[in-house]
Amino acid sequence: MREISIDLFKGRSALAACAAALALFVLGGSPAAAADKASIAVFVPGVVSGSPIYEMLVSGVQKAAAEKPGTAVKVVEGGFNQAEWETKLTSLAAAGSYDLIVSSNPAIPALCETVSRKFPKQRFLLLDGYLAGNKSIYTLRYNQREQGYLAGFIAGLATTGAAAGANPAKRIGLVAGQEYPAMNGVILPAYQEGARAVDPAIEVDFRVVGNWYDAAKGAELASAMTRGGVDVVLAISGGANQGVVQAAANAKASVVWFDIDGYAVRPGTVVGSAVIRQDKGAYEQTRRYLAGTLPFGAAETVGIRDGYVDFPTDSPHYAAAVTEQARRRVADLLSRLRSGALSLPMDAK
Ligand code: RBF
Repeated sequence: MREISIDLFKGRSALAACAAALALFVLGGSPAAAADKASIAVFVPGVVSGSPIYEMLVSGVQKAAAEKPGTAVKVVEGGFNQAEWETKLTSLAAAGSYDLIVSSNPAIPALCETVSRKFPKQRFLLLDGYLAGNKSIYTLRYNQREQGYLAGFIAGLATTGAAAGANPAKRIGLVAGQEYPAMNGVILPAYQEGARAVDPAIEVDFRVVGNWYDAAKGAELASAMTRGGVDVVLAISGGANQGVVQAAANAKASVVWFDIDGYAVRPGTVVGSAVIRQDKGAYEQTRRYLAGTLPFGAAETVGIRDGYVDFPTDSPHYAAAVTEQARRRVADLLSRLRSGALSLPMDAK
């Protein structure tokens, strides 16, 4: 396991440290009480580099920790071998030195539930996943039906003529790192739903890399798609996205970015960005934990109306990549979603 240790306790002034120690002595408080000197492990199921969803996870936790002197954060990269994650999570819990383990992705809650049976005192804050009813685990997920719909809507506009390079075929693509319930059951159907709100004849070509890092495979899949008439591809494959965007650019096709604002990745090729504010999620939930108010046992879902799902439209690259008429339609969709005139709820599971 690669470990990056950041001990924010070291950053605090000697005077403040003495005062805190004195207070502890006088009041007879226990260092383990509340989250006065919390130690947090961030378990990254994969690697941080190349996956903005994990970059946002780490930066959000670190930001909250920096606001509370004495909070230590250790970042542990679990790597791409998913078969090892449960053992690695078990070791973190067995160490007994972390008040909280923070992690993220839809497969993680089930693994932590297993770990939690062996180590019931270990607390978990899990983002981008969903599990209700375990008193040691809190989960926060994003409304990825909204996020997928927004991606599909811009892809639908692009393939029907709003972006340069559009061909007459009404075919759009999605390259995913792997198949999983949130992908096959939420993101992919919502992508199709959003595209078909533009034109019901649009077809989706869905292909899977098989991992979250292989850029050569991402490029191969995207090229095959463009040869088959796809002129816009949604990239959800972590580090493999670099290959997708390169292949799409070579074929004069467009790309829709997911999770973060990707217009600057390849101006002119990236025509839309359907984002989630995982940095905000990690920051706010870690703050709640440090304040002692995180509701363990609960599973929350947040979306566009809470400011966690969005489609940034202020980039000059966005304005340059799609027609004004298309941008007006996106603005109209965003206002309907924000007002609740269009509601795209997720299933409660
Ligand atoms: N997304 C990434 O960007 N990078 C990853 O390494 C990554 N690994 C994942 C592993 C599993 C087992 C699952 C279920 C999802 C993974 N995702 C990854 C997808 C991520 O959770 C999320 O669905 C997408 O980023 C879209 O928001």
